[in-house]
Amino acid sequence: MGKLNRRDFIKISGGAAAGAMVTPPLTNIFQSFVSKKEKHLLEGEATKVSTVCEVCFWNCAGWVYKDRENNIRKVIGNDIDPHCNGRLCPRGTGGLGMYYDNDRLKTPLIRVKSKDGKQSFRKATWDEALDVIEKGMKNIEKKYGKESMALLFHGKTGPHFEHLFKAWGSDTMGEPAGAQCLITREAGFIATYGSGLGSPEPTDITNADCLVLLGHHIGENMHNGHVQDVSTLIDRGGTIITVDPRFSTMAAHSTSWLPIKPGTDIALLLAWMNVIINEELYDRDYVAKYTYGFEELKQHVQKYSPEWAAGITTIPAGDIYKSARQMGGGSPRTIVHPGRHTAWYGDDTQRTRAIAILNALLGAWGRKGGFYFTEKVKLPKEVHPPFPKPKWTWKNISKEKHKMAIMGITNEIMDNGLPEYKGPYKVKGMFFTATNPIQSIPDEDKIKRILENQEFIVVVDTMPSEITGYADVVLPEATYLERLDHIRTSHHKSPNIALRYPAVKPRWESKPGWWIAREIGLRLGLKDFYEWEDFEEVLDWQLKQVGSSMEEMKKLGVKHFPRKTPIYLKKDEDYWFNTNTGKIELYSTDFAEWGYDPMPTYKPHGDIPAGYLRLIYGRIPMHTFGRTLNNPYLNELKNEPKLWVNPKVARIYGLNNEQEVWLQNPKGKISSFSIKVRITERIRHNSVFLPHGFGNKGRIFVDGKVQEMHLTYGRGISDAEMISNVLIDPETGGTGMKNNFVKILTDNPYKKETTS
Ligand SMILES: Nc1nc2c(c(=O)[nH]1)N[C@H]1C(S)=C(S)[C@@H](COP(=O)(O)OP(=O)(O)OC[C@H]3O[C@@H](n4cnc5c(=O)[nH]c(N)nc54)[C@H](O)[C@@H]3O)O[C@H]1N2
Ligand SMILES: Nc1nc2c(c(=O)[nH]1)N[C@H]1C(S)=C(S)[C@@H](COP(=O)(O)OP(=O)(O)OC[C@H]3O[C@@H](n4cnc5c(=O)[nH]c(N)nc54)[C@H](O)[C@@H]3O)O[C@H]1N2
Ligand code: SF4
Ligand SMILES: [Mo]
Repeated sequence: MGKLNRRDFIKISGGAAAGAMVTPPLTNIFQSFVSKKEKHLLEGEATKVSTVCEVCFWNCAGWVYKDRENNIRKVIGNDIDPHCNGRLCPRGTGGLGMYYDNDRLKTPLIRVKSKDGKQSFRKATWDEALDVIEKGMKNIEKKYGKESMALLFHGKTGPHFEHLFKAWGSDTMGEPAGAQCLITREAGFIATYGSGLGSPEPTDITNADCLVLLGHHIGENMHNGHVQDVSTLIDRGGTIITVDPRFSTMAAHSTSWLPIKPGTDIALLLAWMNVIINEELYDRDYVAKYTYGFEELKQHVQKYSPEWAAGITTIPAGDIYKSARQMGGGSPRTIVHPGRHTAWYGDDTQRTRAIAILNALLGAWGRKGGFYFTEKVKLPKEVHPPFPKPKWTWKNISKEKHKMAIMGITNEIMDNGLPEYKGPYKVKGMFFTATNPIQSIPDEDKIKRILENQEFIVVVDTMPSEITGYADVVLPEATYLERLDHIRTSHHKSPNIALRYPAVKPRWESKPGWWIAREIGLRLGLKDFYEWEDFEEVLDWQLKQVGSSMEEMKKLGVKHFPRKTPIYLKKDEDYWFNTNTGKIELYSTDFAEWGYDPMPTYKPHGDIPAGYLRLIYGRIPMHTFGRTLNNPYLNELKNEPKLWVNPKVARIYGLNNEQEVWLQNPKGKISSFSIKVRITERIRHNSVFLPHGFGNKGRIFVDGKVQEMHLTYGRGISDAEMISNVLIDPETGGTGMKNNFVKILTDNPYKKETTS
């Protein structure tokens, strides 16, 4: 394997190096996108293979360029891909580091010692490992039923294993990208409009006049298409109102920054409704034609005046009036962005519903510069016998408790694996692919107890990440650059499909997810569900049904289809929304029936405990969670997180910039590792900011030798480790993780242990 010259990478990402500050200016972020000129130079001299990026789940389509020795040299955006418009973000550009990472899992591994002692494994052949999996899964089936084996997943490898589990007879499955991320937002919008948003969110930012962002930190959250859209909006002189307790990258580029007291967004949203309704800034015709419950809402928000909200949010009433008028002025080209990671304070469906309602008042749904209607290419489903019906599924675990549990609630699936769980839906075995619950499902101590209580655990991963330490069998998956996955059918303005094709053979003994799932399936007697040898056959068949083929997609990478339905509502068009009333429900008839608030109300969350600071966590531009931290190229751009601390707090604690500190939560838990301080006015006086994903503790022993993500092991503090107060959203069961607090420790709490 030829070695990639690191300078080559830095050259294309020169601006990205400059952007390695915690909050780079938006312009620097764009300099790091590969320029069209460089792409042009590449075209003639290399072969290119179509890919879909998996460095994050925006899933941009691109081209992988190889040199004559078949080494991957660059990954760049596909010009006709609406997710990226020809430009990958710095993480996507650096995606080839995932392939070149020498710390990757190289062979299957089988556990050789107890789970609590050293995490010891031996290298195994695929046959050995798959045999152990067959035995382990059949054993769970025999003792408890197939349903007691749960699947947790993320990303495009997930569907291969969903197919396997459904074919086998278990539908006990979910993903942290639901219950710990966007489920509450989907629920809030479904309750209002009868449909959710999906990804990419159909916000028509390029045509908007006013964009309102509540803690949705575009620019640090590098969702590519939206970062570009916002940049265009800035160039057009559009209004951007950013509500964030932290002076984020986006706040720095906004028309106004409203530094809200954390946890009080619903109060602000209600006060905005109050002004927009009372000053008749709402879209009257639209509200009259398309909404249900306006009079109830009008009555409901009377008590929520800006003066009332000012006392709660700490945003002056004048600023609330002003911003409401700006939103009304832009209507219907105003978007109150729904956000993505909306698992915040346990009342998240209600907060996102308030956002949905506000957009309805502004007439934004189905309107140019608001939310467009998406269209998607429907690929026919693979033909196979009907899936067997499990005795119970994820729905039994969550649906009775939470009416809006529209997908598997990972935290509740996990809870059913606790030793003290005595109910009928026991989880006794777990299968993880591309997900790391140690950092993504709260709380960490409980998750570890659950994992220790499992009788059988399989982990499919690319790296020796934290979850691999809990496995009985670890299987090395090929990276996205080495594998074929389902066709990306994105819902967008223009319906389109994109192909991820393997650019190179998998390194070492890693294998693509489809192959792994099929091999397990064949061992479990599911031949009828795998009437093909290579997944490419399935894709070719699917593509041919819609007038394309593998051959064509390999050439095009992305293919657009003509749109059949309108992008926006036509003037005075009659439109049936998928709700009980057929209207946009400002007053939710379902919520009223189910005993939830039919209109959002503000409920306080309580204050910061004495002696503590609020823990605010978020994204940084150069990394995706913990999954990119060991990527040699991205690690070079940012290898260490910083804890943002306000100068006032620094004075009280006597902190200096770069000082090493530890954190402790109210339950007395101390962070495993330390972090350096960054003193900045950009964070509130009573909060700290910690980037998510660091503080990796994954270390396993393979045939006696340590295997870990050596560039990132032990660097920084994991926010997940500090999260102990988990607030459950009643409508969905999702976990609010933002009401957590920490104390700063300046003395090394581990000093005694290390010196004695
Ligand atoms: N405390 C805290 N918790 C959070 C969040 C937070 O900010 N703070 N964010 C929440 C959000 S928004 C989300 S979406 C979730 C995400 O939570 P997860 O789904 O758990 O996170 P990922 O980073 O996508 O998954 C990480 C795992 O995937 C492995 N991996 C990477 N690429 C591949 C691959 O190609 N194949 C396979 N098989 N494995 C791969 C990595 O090595 C790692 O073990 O977390 C949520 N939980
Ligand atoms: N670079 C990069 N980009 C990513 C990801 C990544 O890992 N890396 N992950 C992707 C994923 S899966 C997701 S879901 C998205 C998440 O991206 P977002 O939806 O943007 O993330 P959040 O964590 O909801 O928002 C964090 C912001 O909320 C602010 N905040 C904290 N508390 C409050 C509060 O009470 N009120 C208000 N108004 N703001 C508050 C924080 O200061 C921070 O700026 O990012 C995506 N994009
Ligand atoms: S936004 Fe960046 S990391 Fe995410 S899919 Fe696109 S290029 Fe990849
Ligand atoms: Mo997410």
